[in-house]
Formats: sequence, C-alpha cells, structure tokens
Amino acid sequence: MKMTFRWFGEGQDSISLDQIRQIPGMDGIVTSFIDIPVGEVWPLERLTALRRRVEERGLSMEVIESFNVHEDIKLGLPSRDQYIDKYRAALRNLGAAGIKVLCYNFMPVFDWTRSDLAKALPDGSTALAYEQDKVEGVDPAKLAGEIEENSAGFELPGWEPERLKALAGLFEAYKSVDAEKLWKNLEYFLKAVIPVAEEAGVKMAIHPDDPPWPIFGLPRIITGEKSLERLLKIVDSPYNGLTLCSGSLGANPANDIPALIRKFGAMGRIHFAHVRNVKIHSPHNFNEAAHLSREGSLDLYEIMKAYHEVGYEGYIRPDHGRMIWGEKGRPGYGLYDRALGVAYLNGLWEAIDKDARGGR
Ligand SMILES: [Mn+2]
Repeated sequence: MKMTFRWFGEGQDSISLDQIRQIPGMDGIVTSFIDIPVGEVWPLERLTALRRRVEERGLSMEVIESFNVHEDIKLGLPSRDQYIDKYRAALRNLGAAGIKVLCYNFMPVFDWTRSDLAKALPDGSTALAYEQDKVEGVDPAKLAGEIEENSAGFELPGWEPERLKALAGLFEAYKSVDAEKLWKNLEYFLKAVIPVAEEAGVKMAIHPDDPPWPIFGLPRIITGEKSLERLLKIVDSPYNGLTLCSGSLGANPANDIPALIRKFGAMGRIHFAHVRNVKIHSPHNFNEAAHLSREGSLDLYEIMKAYHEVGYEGYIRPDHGRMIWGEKGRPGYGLYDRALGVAYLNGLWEAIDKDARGGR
C-alpha cells in the first residue's frame, strides 16, 4: 500500500509539498494540471519537470487524477475521435513521465456534485454535503454558480468556468444520451485507449460516479457492483481498472464496500483506493464525515481489513476531509483533516497487519 495525497499543483493549492512530506508515512502525491483545458494533451516536458520537483521534495509522483474525458467522447459525437487521439497521445506522455495510474471518470457534464460545500457540522467543522431536494430543486446553472461562489477562489475539477458557460448546450446534447448510449460511448472509448495504456504502462482506474445515482436527469452508470463488473468486462485487461472510492459508492448503503474490495481486489483490478467516510442521514442525503468509523456510516476498519486481505499493494489516499481548526482552503482538500485521515488509516493498517502476522 502506497500512501498518497491529492495536491493540485503550484499556484493551485494552498498546501505545500513540504507540508505533505511531513505527514507520517507519506509516499507521494496525486496531481493534475487543472490549468490545461479538458481534451488537450499534457506536455511531457511539464510532466517530467513537475515530477523532478516533487521527487526533490522526497515524494513520488506516480498517480494522476482529474485527467477528464472530453464531453464529445461521452456524448459519442463524430468529433470524439480527435479527442480520443489526444487522450492516447496524453497516455503516452504520462507513461514516458513514469506515471503508473490514471484516475478518470465518465460522469456526464458534472464531476462530483454536492448541494453544500461548507455545511456546518455539530462540532463547528464544515464539510461537503448532499441533499437531494436542494440539488433537484434548483436549476443546474444556479447550483453551479453557488458552487463557484463557495469554492474559496479555487477552480474545481468538473466545474471549470468554460464547462459552466456551455451548460445549456450540454444539457440539450445529453437529451439523446440515455444510460445504454453512455455505456456504448464508454465502450468505444475504452476499446480505443486501453491498448495504448498497456503500451504506455499506465493503468486506467475509473472513479465511480459521485453520488452514485442519476442527477438532473443525466444518466450515471458507474454506481455499484454490477456496473463495475460490466466495466471490467468491456476490456479484460489489468490496465482497465478501478479507483475504489469508499465515499462515493458508500453514499448508497446498498453498496457493501468491503465486499466490493474483496471481490475486485482479488481480481487485481483495483489500482487506486480513495478512502473516506460519509454520514448518511436518509436516502440521498449525506455529508462527508471525519474518517473515524464512528463519525460516519462506513466501517473503515472493515474497509482497510478487506484491502489487507486481498494483499493490496496499490495507491491509497484519504480522499476528502472536513475544514477544521479554522483552515481556509479548497473545499474537501484542506491539510489538517486529510492528514488526520492518513494517520488514522496508517494506524488501522499497522494494527491489521501486525495482527495478521500473529503480533509480530
Ligand atoms: Mn473519490
């Protein structure tokens, strides 16, 4: 298990590499170039230069996240082939730069969705929250405006200004794309890119839809066991794998996270573990919680035990955290609560590992 931390890059993140380095047991960062528009190729020189700077700070850079798939690919438009070519070129660059895992998603229009980026919790901390009525009761453009306003000045992956400007047109375009059509478009994409990922040595790891149900009438297809199984069968290669996000899938209590880890982990298809907790209040209403099991609805001990049982050797990160101790930062991505999450996950792992070896 290699512990990592999401870092948005110089000038994009209030947290420094030196701070991340000081979190006990930290191996590396997970990053992206969010200044490069979706669909464009990430230059090899920038990747290698950044990797060098990260390594000079004592951290590794082997995982990329939020390398988003262009909407034309998801929509299955004729123009998708040109974007698929760019995606393949980008995969080659990532491989040449030593990147091992690429986390992406296939959610129409929006990436993750929340109704509140700073919901006050009883202890005075704030966290991202999702209330179905608040989300479904508003015009998506209005919600997007609110999210932008409350993003503490940061550009959020999936909520980039250029995407938000095109919102009305995108919704119109998706009218002809139902879940089955979206599956077909995903299939077309994977069949085109996985052979290149294999050549480049970059494992693709799809992130489940967050939350794992349709919103705003848009289809969402990566939502639980059956869909993950279907996804893996499209191209039966270890390079077509998963980011198992406990918080995304776990927002639906029908998803048994430890069972999913045991199943897909034993198949060697989980390449990236996002581990966090959510507190479910009622169906389709939740807030993100501290990592500690009793603070939310998920059993993090069972989750880490499942990873241990399948001999998980991939990358893991604490995923989102709350805002605590007066920290101001990128919603979900402050330093303190995520660092506490790392310490807790490392503690669980040490105990589980030592127990499994008879206390040695
Ligand atoms: Mn996640």
